[in-house]
Order: sequence, then C-alpha cells, then structure tokens
Amino acid sequence: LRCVLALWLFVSVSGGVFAQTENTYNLIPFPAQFAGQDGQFTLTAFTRILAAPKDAKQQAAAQLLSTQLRTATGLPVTVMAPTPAFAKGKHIVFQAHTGGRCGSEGYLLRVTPDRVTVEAETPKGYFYAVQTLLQLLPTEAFSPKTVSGVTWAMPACQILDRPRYAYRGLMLDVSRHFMPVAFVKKYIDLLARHKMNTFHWHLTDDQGWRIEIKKYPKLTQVGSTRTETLAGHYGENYPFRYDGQPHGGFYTQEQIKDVVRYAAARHVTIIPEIELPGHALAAISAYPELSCEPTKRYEVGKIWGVYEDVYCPTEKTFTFLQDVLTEVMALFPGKYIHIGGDECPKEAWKKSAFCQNLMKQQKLKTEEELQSYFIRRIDKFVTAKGRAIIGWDEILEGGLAPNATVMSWRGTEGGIEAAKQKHTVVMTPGAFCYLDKYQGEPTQEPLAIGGLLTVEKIYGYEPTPAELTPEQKKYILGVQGNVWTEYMKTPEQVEYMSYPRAIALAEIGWMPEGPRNFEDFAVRLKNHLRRLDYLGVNYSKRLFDVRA
Ligand code: TNX
Repeated sequence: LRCVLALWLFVSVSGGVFAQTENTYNLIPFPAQFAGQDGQFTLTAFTRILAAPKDAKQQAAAQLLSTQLRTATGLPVTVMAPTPAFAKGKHIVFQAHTGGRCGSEGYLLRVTPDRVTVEAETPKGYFYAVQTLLQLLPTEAFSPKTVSGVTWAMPACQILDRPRYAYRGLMLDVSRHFMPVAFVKKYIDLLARHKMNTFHWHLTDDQGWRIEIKKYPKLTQVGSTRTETLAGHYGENYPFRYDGQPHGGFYTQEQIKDVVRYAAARHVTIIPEIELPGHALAAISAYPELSCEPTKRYEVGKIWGVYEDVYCPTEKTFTFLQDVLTEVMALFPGKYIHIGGDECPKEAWKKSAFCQNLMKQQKLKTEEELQSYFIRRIDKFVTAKGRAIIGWDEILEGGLAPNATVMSWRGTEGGIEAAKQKHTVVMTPGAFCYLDKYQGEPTQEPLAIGGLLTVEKIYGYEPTPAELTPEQKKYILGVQGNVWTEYMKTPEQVEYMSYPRAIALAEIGWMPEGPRNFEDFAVRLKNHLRRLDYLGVNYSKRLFDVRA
C-alpha cells in the first residue's frame, strides 16, 4: 500500500497537473494532491449518503451534501446509516480517516465508478470534502432549484487535500458603508465555499460604529450614523463623490450571535476588529471624554481618510476599551481580537499635557512608544482573558506587544520584521490583497481607490517572503484579502469588487508552495463562475472581457 501511495504522490506532485489547459476538473481552490482516473460515478435514484448516525463529525457535512444534492438533482440522496444492506450499492460513503494524513482541515476523497468515499479527521475536513465533491459534479449542482436533463456524474479521481496555510481570510469593512446581516451571511458562505476559514469583520472606524455595546449605548445611538458632506475631495486623483445622504446601521448583539453561529456552521472563524487608538472618531463623537480634548465637539467622520482625533491613553479610555472588549469577547469565541493599530496620527498626543506627562512618567521617548504602551496594555488585558490580539503593522512601531500577531498591509516589510521577531503574521500587502483597487481600466470601472489589481497579479503573489529562513517562515500564518468600502455603497458593489479576485487569494492560501499556472486557473475560474451565477453573486466579468 505504501508503494502505491508513494507512486501516487510522486505522480501528482510531478505530473504537471497544472500544465493542462483543457480542464475537466474545475476545482477551485485546486487540491494539494490530485490524480484523475478513468471512468465516472453517476448519481441515480438509488444513490444514498452513508454516514455513521452517531458520528457528529460526519453528520453535519453529510446532511449538507444531501440537502444540496436533493435540491439541485431532485434525486432522493438521503443520509442513511451504513448498514450491511448498503454494502454493495453505489453510494457516497463517509468514513473516519485513520492514517493521520488529513490533519485538522484536510480530507481524502476517492471517486470510483462504484463508490465515492469521503474521509477526514475533523468536521471541517468533511465540510471541505463536501465542497470539493460538489465541484466535481456539473456546475448545475449549485442550483437552488432542481435542474432536469443533467447527467450527475463525477469523474473518477483520488484527492488527498489539505491547505498550505492555516489562515485564509477575507476582511469586510462595514464601517464606511454598513452591510445588512443577510449579506454578511452570504459573504461568509461564499468564503467557506472557497475553503477560506477566517472572516475579519471591520466593525468600527471613524465613519461608523457598527456593534451594539450594552454598557455604552451612545456608541450606536450616536456613533453609527453620519451624513456625508457635500463638499471636498479626497485628493487630486479622486473625483467628487460624497452624496450628502445619511448613512448608518449597526448589528445588535443578538444579530452578531446569529452571524457567529452561521459562520461556525461553515467552519469560518470571525475576527472582530475594534480600532484603537486611531480610526476612533465615531466612538469619540459618542463619548468625547475618550479624546485628549473632551470639550471639543466631534462628529462621526463625513469624509474618508485619517483623522487626528484619536483615543487619549487615560485610565478612563482603558476602562472603556476593556469594557468594550469584554462584551466583544463574549460574542466572538475565536482566539483573535483585532485591535486595529493602523494610521494613528500623533498630533493630539503631542498637544496634550496629560500625554506628555504620562510619557515622562513611563519613560517613553516618542509618541510611537506611547502608542506601543497603549497597545501593550490592551495586549495584556486580552491575553489575560485567554485570547490574542492581532493588529495592522503599525503596531511594530515603538516595540511590538509580547503576544501580538501582525497583519502586514503597507507592504511585506512589517510581516518580515514581525516574523524575525518571532511573532505570527498574516500577509495582506496592499499591492496584492486590497480588493478596493481597480480591477480594470479605470474609465470602464466603477469608482475605486487608486491602483490596479488584476486577478492575474493576485494569482502571482507568493505570501511567504523568500528572504525569511525556514524557521522564520513558520511564523507566516497565511494570507488575507481586504475589502475597504469607501467606494462600495451596496452589497452588489462589494461582490463586484470581491469576486472573482477573492478566489485567486483563496487558491494561493490553499495550494501547496510552488509555481502556479494562471492559464489553468483562468480556465477553472471561467467554469466556476457559472456556479457563482447559481449562487446569485454579482462578480466582475472584467478578467474575461479583457482576455476575450
Ligand atoms: C488604509 S489598510 C486603511 C483603511 C482604508 C484603506 C483604503 C488600513 C489598515 N487602513 O482605513 O480604508 O487604506 O484602501
């Protein structure tokens, strides 16, 4: 058996799976090890899904598969116990994996003309196996309604799959423009279908506070609405765009719990982001005493950009933030709490006698060190609760807090530096991971933030910096795409900017290290887009317009 497996491994690693352009396997992200075989397995009225009734690991994924197959095919593909009566039939069989080759997220899928077997070690592994299995069927398998006249065949193959990176994420900014719960769920569902496992929810910023905090009701009463200004430009390269309209919205804690449950069912962990010490204007508008000038009048941000009004590092502010984070941690069970840390101007601190005194007292030489003091205190608080902070790469300035993970966004330097300091890193450099950039010729595209980021450019991105030593490379947890919504007012616009680019990120987060073949990806993607049609996704067709 070992020999056969070794041979299979050899063939699949060296066999140039990616060299083919005529692709009958529209799998995306493409599996780590794949071997196509002759023949196919065809679903019939007799096909059942066999899963151990008491095996909680198998049941959820088996039921999910059953629901989707029954919906799209109209065939009675129900979940049954694997009794001897089914031993001979052509069924889809879930079974426990014992070889230790799947890990926490992987699975083994064997499709033969007589049987499909699905093996994994975890519920997540089975869930990902189901995603792949659905992709082996004709794209109509994604239909929300029964499609007739389709031969429901899967090509015979063997797949041993597991991700390259443990962290595969997508961030959505709901502060600049609020997005309704139903859409957030759809967004999470899509992420999971592409085997991404982390949804970073950017819940607070200058332009809106979007999460109900019971202890501080004004955060949402005051901080969740703004009226856009009618004047002003973001910069020379940006045409006028403010609409003079009120914008607002927030999630109640009940809604958040519902979204967290929804995500968990799809094996997506949510990382909530509470921005500090900068990007805090919405909170300060609600509670001016959190700023260094408590008597000043503040308004929730009306234009984009970076504001000088930031949290003042007073005990009042720390109490507030700890209270907020306590409620946040009660809602989100994941390990990481994102505390922002980016773009914090230091003017207010420089002008504040309190801050200057504090710096003397704490022997801090620069405002960067004061920022580091700020983040360290939050780090200590969050760590004491058994969680960990994650922050944008500015948290390196003035010294990294002991337990912090860094999101490298201004480039890759921050990530490289953090890894050298033995801190875990998520790579999300603007040049490759910012899905708010243009994806085509600006004159033909809706208004976006400056810069061009094509699917092809993303696909060529290698998240692990070559200059790191093998030991340092282990600190690179993975890769994330960011969807900042200054220029996206509606869910449709968010989808247009996110897809298909997020799929390229999903694949580079999943695929084993090594050369990638964009042509092959593009062929699979083009076919895959038909699935997104069934899922009602307003993706951009730009890639194929240009290439046609
Ligand atoms: C920078 S990326 C920001 C965001 C903006 C984004 C626009 C980061 C940590 N901060 O506040 O929305 O640029 O691309």
